[in-house]
Amino acid sequence: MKPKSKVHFIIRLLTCFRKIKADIALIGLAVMGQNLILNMDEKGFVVCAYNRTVSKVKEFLENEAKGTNVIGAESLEDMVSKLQRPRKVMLLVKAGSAVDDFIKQLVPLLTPGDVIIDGGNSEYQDTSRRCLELEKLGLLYVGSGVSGGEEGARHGPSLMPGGHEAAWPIIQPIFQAICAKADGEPCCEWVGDGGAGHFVKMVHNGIEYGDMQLICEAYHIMTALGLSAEQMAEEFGKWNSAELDSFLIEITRDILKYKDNKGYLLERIRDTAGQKGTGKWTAIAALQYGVPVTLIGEAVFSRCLSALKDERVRASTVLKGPTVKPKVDNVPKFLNDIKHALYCAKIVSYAQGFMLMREAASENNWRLNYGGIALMWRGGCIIRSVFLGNIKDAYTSQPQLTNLLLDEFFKNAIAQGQDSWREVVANAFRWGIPVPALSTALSFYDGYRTSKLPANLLQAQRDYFGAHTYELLGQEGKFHHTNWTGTGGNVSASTYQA
Ligand code: 2AM
Repeated sequence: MKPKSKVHFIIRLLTCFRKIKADIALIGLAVMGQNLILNMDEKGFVVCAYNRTVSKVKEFLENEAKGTNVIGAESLEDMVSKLQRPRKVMLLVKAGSAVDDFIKQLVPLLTPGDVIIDGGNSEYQDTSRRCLELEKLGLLYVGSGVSGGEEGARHGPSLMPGGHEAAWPIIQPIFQAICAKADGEPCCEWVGDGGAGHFVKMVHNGIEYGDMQLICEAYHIMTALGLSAEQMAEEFGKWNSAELDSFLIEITRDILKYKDNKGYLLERIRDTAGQKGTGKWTAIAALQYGVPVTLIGEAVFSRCLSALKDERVRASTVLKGPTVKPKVDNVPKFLNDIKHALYCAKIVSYAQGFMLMREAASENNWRLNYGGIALMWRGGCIIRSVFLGNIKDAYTSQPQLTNLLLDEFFKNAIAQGQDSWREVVANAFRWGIPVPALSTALSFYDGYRTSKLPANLLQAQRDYFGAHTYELLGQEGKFHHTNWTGTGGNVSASTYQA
């Protein structure tokens, strides 16, 4: 018997005789919940499993959890009685009212100092609200992003916990034992107060939308240039061995190559994208906080446009595009240009995502550790990549960095790739190939590096038709109104409001 299984066996005996109480309870035995339990068990923790439909507990113990130290509960009271103090209860149930229902049932059973963790995909405002409500009762509440799907949950997810900081030392040993590791470091750190953990998870999902959209645009251009599936797979394979080394590039390579008995599968998949909503939430948050997270916004809208399949098919027969056909003289060089374009746009997307987190942190008084966030995403989740290691390095050397674009490494990467990026976007526009993410990132980059934008005209227009006033360069803080036509009054909109 190996030492690990010997320990397991002893724990099992003790739990059988109720000598050991469970380290944590997990409610919600869908796939994610089951896999997290098995992961915790494997790391030596005793888990008590419970589910609304109680019959699933027995099923789980007799099948997936057979031979493990997992114990089951027949009711919430039974579950709570089997827990060590301070009690730790993790919910992996459907986001929304199911979480509130369980909290309501748990509150009378728990005592101050106990911890409730929501590991579902909850909206961050819900998590902030629950934190405040439970704080009044002396209970510690944690909203944790859990990323990596079933595989991640079983073998090492990226975990993004936030909420009551006093809960962190209590849950840290379990969380950092079960999470993914990147370069030997755990992909789990304390994120911040209130809904910070779920906010960061939401931005992670938005960034995932952006990364996927960028890859799809690269694939679209390659397809238009007439590359075969094998050629494209080879190119993505090459990209995966350098700066773009990432899970999403890797699976794209494999998807392109995948064949069944009818040939390449990808070509036969209907081009309408689905979405569950977290990308949309990121775009909404961007609008609410007033941060130009344009690339994720375009990624969400691109999915919406793709969903209009029937309309697009009809329009394709009546709306004309350019007459210029996609063609390049030097295909290998242009493929390298596409790689640079994707890389530069990806830098912009992450810069925008971090801008959003910075703004939310400032409004909500969260002390976010940006390097720690990059490390949490470095392994275990869908956006895991070598690139996130570079972001971690950027924030480690300059924790107060205002924008990723200003970091030396990323500044140089864009300087090196921008001619290619412009070439690719310009050609795609000429050829009539939609590249909303590649191009919005370029426009953002150009806007961000422009000291004088045409917003002077915008302010003049606003003052002209609405007397909204404007500031003069060099006289900031002083508001002027002009009677542009000689017929309007001299009263400004701000005068009305005063
Ligand atoms: P169930 O097995 O009883 O349906 C994922 O759907 C998980 O969330 C499952 O464990 C499911 O429990 C639980 N769940 C879904 N809706 C719920 C609700 N309204 N109340 C409690 N649990 C719920």
